[in-house]
Amino acid sequence: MERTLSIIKPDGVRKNIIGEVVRRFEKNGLKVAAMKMAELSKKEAEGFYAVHSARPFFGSLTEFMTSGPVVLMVLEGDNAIAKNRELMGATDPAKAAEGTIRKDFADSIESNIVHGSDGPDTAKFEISYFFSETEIVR
Ligand code: IDP
Ligand code: MG
Repeated sequence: MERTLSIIKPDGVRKNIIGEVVRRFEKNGLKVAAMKMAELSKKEAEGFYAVHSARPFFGSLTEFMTSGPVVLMVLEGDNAIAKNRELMGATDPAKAAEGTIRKDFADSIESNIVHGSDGPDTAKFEISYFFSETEIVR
């Protein structure tokens, strides 16, 4: 069993596809182990994406992530990190594989509907960034 952090970004919430995104996770063997909505502050978004702070798109990305509510989730399952990334598709929807969330719903490389942790260390950091252990079901 592995855990990963998933976020339905503000564009996904605006498009009213929370249920559709969760359905894809559940249909593909991932379980929701924690879930809440939040409106991130600029500071929270900057801390979450700190690894990207030197990138030219950092300001725009953190603006976008604070432009509306998000859904924060812990997903659990075999190979949850890789499976989630596979269901999400490539960062740039133009390059994402058919049938992926980003291919089907994303408008741009920035507004790309979902976030997913990219490895065990980032999953650990990202889950603890938003959830305490008591908020995650076992
Ligand atoms: P990932 O979300 O597929 O892991 P990362 O490279 O970790 O992609 O980038 C984090 C987020 O930053 C992306 O999901 C996207 O919202 C945004 N982003 C990445 N590259 C660009 C870019 O070139 N222009 C604008 N935004 C970008
Ligand atoms: Mg990433």
